[in-house]
Amino acid sequence: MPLITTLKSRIVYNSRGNQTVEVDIITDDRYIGRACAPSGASVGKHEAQSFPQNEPLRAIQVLNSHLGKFIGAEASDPKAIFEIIKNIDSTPSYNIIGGSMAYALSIAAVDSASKALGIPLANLLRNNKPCKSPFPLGNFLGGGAHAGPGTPDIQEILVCPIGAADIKQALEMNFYVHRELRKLLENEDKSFTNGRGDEGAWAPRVNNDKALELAERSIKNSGFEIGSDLALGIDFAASSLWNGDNQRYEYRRQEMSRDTDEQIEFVNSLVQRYNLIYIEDPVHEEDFESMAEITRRNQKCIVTGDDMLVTNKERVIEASKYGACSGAILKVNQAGTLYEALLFSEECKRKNLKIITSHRSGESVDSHISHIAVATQSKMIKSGIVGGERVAKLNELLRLTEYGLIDGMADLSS
Ligand code: 2PG
Ligand code: MG
Repeated sequence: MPLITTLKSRIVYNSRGNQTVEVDIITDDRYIGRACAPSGASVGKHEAQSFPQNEPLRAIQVLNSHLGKFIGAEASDPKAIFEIIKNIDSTPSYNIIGGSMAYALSIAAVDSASKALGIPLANLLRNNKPCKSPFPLGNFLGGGAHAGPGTPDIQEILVCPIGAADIKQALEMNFYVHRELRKLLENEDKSFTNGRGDEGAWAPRVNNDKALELAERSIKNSGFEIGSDLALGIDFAASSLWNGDNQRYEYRRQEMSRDTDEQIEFVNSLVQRYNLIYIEDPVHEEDFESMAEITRRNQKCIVTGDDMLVTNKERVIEASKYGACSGAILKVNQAGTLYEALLFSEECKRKNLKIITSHRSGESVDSHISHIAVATQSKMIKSGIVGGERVAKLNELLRLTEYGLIDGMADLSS
């Protein structure tokens, strides 16, 4: 029963060099848990608000005026921490304390508890469920909100080593094709500077079609078979493309636009053409009907809601009424607290949605999400391929395997 004895928060910086909040929670006067809040660039309308009045310092001031409420609380119980935070801020989007502070508090608490109990965080959260390794889903060519002008409108082209026998092999396969893709891009454009976007994906001056073609070629050139060794995915982040005024998806860098029907056809054609195993937010966050149609027509592909579901149990219930989504992104900071994210994961399982635990484009070197991915039986972990803050999560999966906590790879088919 690790009890909170001390609590402290500070401003630190994320991988984009922006301010964020970090929390230390000490239990039983000696076990330090620490967590730093990540942040997104393509943010869903229904996500928790990151900071009160966009001010990280304000979140710290709010917490400091309520510190006493946490003292003596049971740190291993995400619900207990959630209830204290809700007592301070009962707004649905955490407008008073900020979703980032809710994130850092709830993760630092279990981090400290896992140290006090002498067990990995995944074990603390897993409730005796079998622990399999999620497959690493890596962004290897990107644009959109994560990269500058001239890059593709599509936010992320992803690769997943579906044929890997273990996590080590899976990581090696992703590193290999990431390198191979660089060679292809250098051949394609002699002035390519090896520039990368926020998540370590190459950010070349190519359009969407060329980007996909090169991504596919990088797998083939590496000697891998698409569909059995590795498979491609896309995060369209379509809410960033959607213009509600003219009701069109605007591909500004490609100087064209699509109405909803054309967008659906475009998405379906890409799934077929590239044998995509995974697509994320192919339509904007409020369009459950189109998402349902895409889900229906692409049953072999994991049709995933990110901005659409925002790690919110109620949004899963709503989406399921339409038959929208076969996959769900889990980002704790979209929900705010870990407890809410765990409720979301339970609802996803009830509704038969595959869970994909994900990083944010603005990250820290923390690796808690690897434990959360394992404990929630996530099929994949979306955490980039290269970059210290991305690899930190992937290396943690190697450690969990070495400790014997993980027994084999997740089953993508069920
Ligand atoms: C996404 C994420 C992570 P961001 O859209 O899935 O890749 O990006 O953190 O910017 O929302
Ligand atoms: Mg996304």
